Amino acid sequence: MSSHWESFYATHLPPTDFEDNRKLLQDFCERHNRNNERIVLVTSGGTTVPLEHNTVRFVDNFSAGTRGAVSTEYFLERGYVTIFMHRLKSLQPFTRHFNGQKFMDMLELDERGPNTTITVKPDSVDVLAPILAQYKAAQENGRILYVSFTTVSDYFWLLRAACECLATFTTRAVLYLAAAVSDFYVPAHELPTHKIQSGGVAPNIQLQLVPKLLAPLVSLWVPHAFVVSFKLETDESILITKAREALNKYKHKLVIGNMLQTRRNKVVFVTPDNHYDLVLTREQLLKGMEIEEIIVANVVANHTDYIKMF
Ligand code: PAZ
Repeated sequence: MSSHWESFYATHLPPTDFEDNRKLLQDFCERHNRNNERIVLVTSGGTTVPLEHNTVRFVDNFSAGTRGAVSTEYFLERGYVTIFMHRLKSLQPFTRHFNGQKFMDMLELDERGPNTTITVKPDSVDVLAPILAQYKAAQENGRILYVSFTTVSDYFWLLRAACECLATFTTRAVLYLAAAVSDFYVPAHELPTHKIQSGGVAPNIQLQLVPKLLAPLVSLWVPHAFVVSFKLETDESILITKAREALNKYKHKLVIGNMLQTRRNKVVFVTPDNHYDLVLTREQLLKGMEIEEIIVANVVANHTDYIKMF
């Protein structure tokens, strides 16, 4: 009898761009594995759950992909080559600094002479220059690969393909699973083909449990990698218990717990032996410091200790 996750793959087709992404992952990993580098797979943003095959409506969640996008910059800074596996149109490293009107406000338009000119305002150069330098270094040296998903099923296919490529890095690979993956879905064979009509009675949509991919990921796909999962809760009294339950069940290395309301300034690191908080003070927040800087520093330190054990 096949397991829950195996039947998921057997009953859900890969996304149309799957083979292209698989090739990109293989080439990227082969190139960097030759150089004995450390690598991190960052998953980021939320998955959707379609309610129709020709999808007009879907279930979604709150995640904008901030954690993943910000962490990616800090992993690159610490010398890790990075696969940024993100929800299409969610926040991305580097460009996140210029989202919305922020970028427009950095520019100056001069239409007075014969040629219109656009320049970066002097006080914005200091902001733009270091970000641009980091972006160029990552891009031009091929140290970051962007692959995207939308639905929970796309996420499943992409994650397994990434793991197949990462396995050869053994202990040098970190999996940093920050995406908010749906816990419930409607299986493909139960989806209507066309848009659900609103004329008749209200639809009764039955959701089922999504299989937990951490199980095959840790035990079969990347058994030697340093696997970090995230746990989000809204009730603080169960956060550490739930994180510890996940560690006991899947036997990976670290769970980073966070609360919906305080996730920008506080997380808890839960390891098999202990747990400790990482907190940004009000002053640090006001200075523009990001909690991902200390999260990534701590993950890297834990990963370094892990590598030394072999
Ligand atoms: O994307 P974001 O920065 O708004 O939120 C990050 C987060 C809360 C989704 C992430 O830190 C996290 O906890 N991910 C796992 C969620 C879960 O499945 O419990």
